[in-house]
Amino acid sequence: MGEGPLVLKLFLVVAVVAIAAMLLVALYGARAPLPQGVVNDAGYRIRKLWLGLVLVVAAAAFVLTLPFFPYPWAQASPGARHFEVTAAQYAFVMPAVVPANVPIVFDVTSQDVNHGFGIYAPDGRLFAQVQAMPDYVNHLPIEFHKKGHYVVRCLEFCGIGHAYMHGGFDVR
Ligand SMILES: [Cu+2]
Repeated sequence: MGEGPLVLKLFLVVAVVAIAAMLLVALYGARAPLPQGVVNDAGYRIRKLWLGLVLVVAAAAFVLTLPFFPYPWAQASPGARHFEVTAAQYAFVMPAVVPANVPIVFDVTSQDVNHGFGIYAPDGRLFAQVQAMPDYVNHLPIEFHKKGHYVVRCLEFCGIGHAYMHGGFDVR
């Protein structure tokens, strides 16, 4: 196949395979048609086999990944201090300072519509986030090891002022 570009080689391979497939279908279609019963039996056999294969793969994936399920370890330590956060269009009411290197819990709610409570570390990366929902308090257990100013941004489109909805706190 010479020194042609890779795309041309790929095209030729695909074209040959496609032509072979079409010839195969044409030859197969020229034979006398099989009775419907035979076709059904073969189809159902393949379907059962496929279902079994999918079930085995799903069960294996479930069992193998279960140890990595994070929720059993996501509990706040019993002595953690709680800080209330209330979101509303278009601001956050929250503490100005939270302590570093101790487990704390943000108790997050909303006064009006759904908001997102997204905490950004001093380096600008998203550090943690939880939904702020009306008539419901979400608990966000967290521990800060880096001191500095953390910016909070709303991560749920909540109205016309959403893009300007932010706040922040210091970790000391
Ligand atoms: Cu918002």
